Amino acid sequence: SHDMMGIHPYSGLEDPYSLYPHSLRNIDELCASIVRSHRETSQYRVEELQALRWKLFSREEIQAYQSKSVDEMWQHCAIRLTDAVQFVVEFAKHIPGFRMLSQNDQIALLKTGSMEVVLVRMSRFFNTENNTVFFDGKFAGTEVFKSLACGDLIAAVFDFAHGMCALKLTEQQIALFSALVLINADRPCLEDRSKVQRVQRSVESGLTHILHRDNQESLMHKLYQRMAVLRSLCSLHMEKLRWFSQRYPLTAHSLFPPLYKELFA
Ligand code: CLR
Repeated sequence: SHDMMGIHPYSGLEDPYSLYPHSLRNIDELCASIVRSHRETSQYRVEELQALRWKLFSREEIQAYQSKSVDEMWQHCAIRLTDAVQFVVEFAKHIPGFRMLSQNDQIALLKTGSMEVVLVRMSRFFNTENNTVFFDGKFAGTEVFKSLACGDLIAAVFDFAHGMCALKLTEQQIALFSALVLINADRPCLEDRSKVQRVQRSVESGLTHILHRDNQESLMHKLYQRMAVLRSLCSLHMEKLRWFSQRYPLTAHSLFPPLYKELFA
């Protein structure tokens, strides 16, 4: 149908479908708004993080994290993660087409995609030289997260960040890739899959466009591979969360941030 091909009778800017890229100018505008939204919701600029790289936790500070109880540390990390997710929600709202989706579909996309985008964003907060991540104001190695008692998840997450860093993506590429991770028509529980698919195609052509412009088309294949790894990481996160909720129902129920429960529980 015409719909599927992105051909639409409307052309007014107030019409969401006009944002689907028929022309180079539309693709440029789409990329520009996704990049702007990424910049405005990314908490720290790359240069700021670069300047903070020397700030490491001391032996005593690491020990303090390690001597927290399992549920105390989980609660602490859930709060930090929820903060980060909130910025991703803000980012999503400004992806052209996202707000035209039904409330149900917006939530369905965020439920599965927000954690994945947080992990994509983690690569900006990661120092590959010493395998540390910016957490609570300083750079932390895996040992800081010991009391969570999920070393396999932490190792996999750090590994993923390492792999993302190796791709040496620009901020624009990270922005478009994050949008593509979020707008995925294959997610479960979508009402209007074809509408999501149209938005997805527009984001895809945006990413293709900037990779072409940067002369890095070969990255596309690698990015699709990263998306598969992301999916497995997030199911591992959910598995750990279920394990935790069974052991510490009270913390999971009353001390986790509402948004964390809403999206992941
Ligand atoms: C990701 C990029 C965000 C800022 C940010 C905030 C919290 C960080 C997160 C980043 C990376 C992953 C992180 C998290 C807090 C805890 C979590 C370090 C840097 C680790 C992996 C622990 C996960 C524990 C769950 C199992 C609860 O813009």
